Amino acid sequence: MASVYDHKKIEKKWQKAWDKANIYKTSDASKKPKYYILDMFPYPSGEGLHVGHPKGYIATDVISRMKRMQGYNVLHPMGFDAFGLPAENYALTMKVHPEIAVKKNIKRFKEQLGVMGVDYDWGREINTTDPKYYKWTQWIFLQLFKKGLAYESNEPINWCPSCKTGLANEDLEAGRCERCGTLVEKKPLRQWVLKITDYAESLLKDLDAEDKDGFPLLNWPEYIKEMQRNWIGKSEGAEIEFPISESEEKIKVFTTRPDTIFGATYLVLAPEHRLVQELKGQITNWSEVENYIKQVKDKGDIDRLATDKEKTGVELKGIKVTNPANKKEISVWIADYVLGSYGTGAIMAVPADDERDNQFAVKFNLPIVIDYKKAGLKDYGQTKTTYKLRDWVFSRQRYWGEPIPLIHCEKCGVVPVLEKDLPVELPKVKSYEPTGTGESPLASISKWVNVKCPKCNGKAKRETNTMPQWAGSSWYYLRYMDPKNNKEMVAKKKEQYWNTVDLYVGGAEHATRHLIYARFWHKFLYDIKAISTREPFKKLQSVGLIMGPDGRKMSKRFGNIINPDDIVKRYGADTLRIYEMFIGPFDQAAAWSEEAIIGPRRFLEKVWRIRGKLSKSSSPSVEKLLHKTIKKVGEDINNMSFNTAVSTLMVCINEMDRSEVGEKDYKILLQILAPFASYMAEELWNSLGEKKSIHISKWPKWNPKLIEDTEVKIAVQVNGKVRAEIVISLEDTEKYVQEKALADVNVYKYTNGATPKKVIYVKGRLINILV
Ligand code: ANZ
Ligand code: ZN
Repeated sequence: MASVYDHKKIEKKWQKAWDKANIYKTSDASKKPKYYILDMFPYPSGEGLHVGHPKGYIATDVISRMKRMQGYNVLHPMGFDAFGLPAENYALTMKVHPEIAVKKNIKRFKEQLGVMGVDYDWGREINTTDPKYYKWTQWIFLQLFKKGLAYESNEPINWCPSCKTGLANEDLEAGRCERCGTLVEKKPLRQWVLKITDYAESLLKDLDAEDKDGFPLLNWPEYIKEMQRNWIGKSEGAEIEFPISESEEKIKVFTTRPDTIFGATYLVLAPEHRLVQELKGQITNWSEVENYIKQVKDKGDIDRLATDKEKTGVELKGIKVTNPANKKEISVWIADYVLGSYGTGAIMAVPADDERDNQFAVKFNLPIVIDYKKAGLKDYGQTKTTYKLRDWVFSRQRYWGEPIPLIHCEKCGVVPVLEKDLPVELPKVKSYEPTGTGESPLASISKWVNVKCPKCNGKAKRETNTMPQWAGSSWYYLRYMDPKNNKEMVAKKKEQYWNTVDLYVGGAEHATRHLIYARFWHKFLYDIKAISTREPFKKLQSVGLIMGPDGRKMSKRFGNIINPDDIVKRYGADTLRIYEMFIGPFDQAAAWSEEAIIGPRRFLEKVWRIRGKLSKSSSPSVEKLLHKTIKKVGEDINNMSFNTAVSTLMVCINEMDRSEVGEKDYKILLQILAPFASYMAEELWNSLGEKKSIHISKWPKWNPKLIEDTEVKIAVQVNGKVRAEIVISLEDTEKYVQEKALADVNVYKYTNGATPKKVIYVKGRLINILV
């Protein structure tokens, strides 16, 4: 037993030993209760990890280690999400093939994760770019296609001129490409779309559903549920028809305020509304109308809906409609503040009650009727529910993605690839730059494109668009249950055993992207009876960021990135782990501090030192405090209150440092420390003659008798005057009572934190502090 704590030596030693013993291998056939804990798997970027990334991985590792010691069969897997724009853009700038870049980056990630001592079962590793994996991503697509939930469309979609690909609404941030920040345009493009809107209602409803025991089906942070509700955006209102004068046609509007119909003084159609073209013959100012349509063609929705922009629009001269409520003839306009893709693409304008309508009416001198009669909901309208959620634009005109497994036949039309022919492998090519023409680079590889139709054996061509980067992550958590299965996506039995993910930890930025898509696929797979649960993630916890020492987000741009490899070298992985858990409440952001990491390091040195001074038995104060600590640390880890768990351990170690500690109690301390300082706990445990790993030992039980307190209230005096009262236990040591008294806010007011000259403790009655 070395007298100095040499983290380098012991961390290397146990990494090897754990690997060899395979202690984290998870079995699928256990009698133990299961616990499935999952990190959002990373995209293996070229930069490797910075100290912010592992915060979530360390947290799940702490929980997973405790649960394993508590007798659970724990599934804690890891893998890589490596298809998509970021990987391909990185490869293009670095001039290496994405496949090679991904391989290299994954290797580096695994080394870094290994050093930090995270307990993954690498036997279950998955990689979304592995044909054996994406075979099943393609299989799920085929099932969607067969159920009519994947369809071809030519509607204008979001187009990023820099990434040269179509994008889904979820890929935008305030109208810009989420990847590169470029303003997105609208472009008509042939594309594959998934009908996620068919699931809008069940995605919404299950956010508030209960399980069979009356608990929330989804134990998720309320703000993330609220973000999903807003994204789905359910509106209840009515559709009302306005007959066009001297025509059989009617214009149908969607409104959430049918009661305001008497105040509707004109109608507005979206410039792209099909009726505009159909009424061309009747419109007397067509060239003006046509000009306006051209002008707004490429504008993004966010831009169009902004209330602070000057309203624009053109009247459709020659067209009038009748307001069915008061039978008055009113004018019809086109304006870009009405979107073609929402509701019916047409509105009744009520300038007295709606801000945008009011701005428009003022600008174009349209009537504003203030005191109008209110109508009942059913009088003129057909009740109607609409959603903001749009179908998922699922094709990308890029190389680095899963090929969409469809074939276009001259005779038979679109034909699905036979399941036995999956996977459709991405061809290996030298040149994979995006073309910008709306066609994927795959389209030029004629050897790959030209195939025989699976139905008629005639001439046919493969679909050349690829899937978006969100495809592989929409179901990966299912594959961890059965990662090597070549016959099924996941075997029924295994899926039923592992059920849903018990705890899912990751960044909140996925609230309305990955977390919506995965719920959608999961619900679909449930409906086709491929799986047995309605929701993928039972409990969700978001991770607060670790900011740079300057308080800004860690980024190459600010030069404030802290590399975990350096920290591990200097202080050890255990110190890094404890520091990241101690840095603040888990879900909140906190700035990295090089000074603050010293505390956790000193704490570990104390733990190490105590090993050298063990006695036959512990003093009663140590014994009592230890049992309170077992209880509190277990509860705190379960509640993901890691910072308070660590501070509880610190208080206990301080008491041990100044009192007598028996070997038995010291070993208990090591066991509850093991989830945090997994290397040091193992080394010290081993040094006390234990042959099996501490990480598979049994989590200690606290003795209820020992934590029963003989609590008393005592007075705290400062220079002879009573300034506060504190609650202590009669067994508390004088030192502990003194620390507690000095930490009291009312006492602090009078001491200002100064070291007392003298302290007099009258046991169980009072403590007098002289400063
Ligand atoms: C008359 C009215 C009066 C309206 C009033 C609102 C207030 P949410 O809640 O977002 O669903 N609208 C309908 N379709 C639209 C489209 N395609 N583009 C832009 N605006 C559209 O809002 C529904 C309301 O937004 C609808 O109700 C309609 O204006 C407008 F005092 O009709 B309302
Ligand atoms: Zn882009």
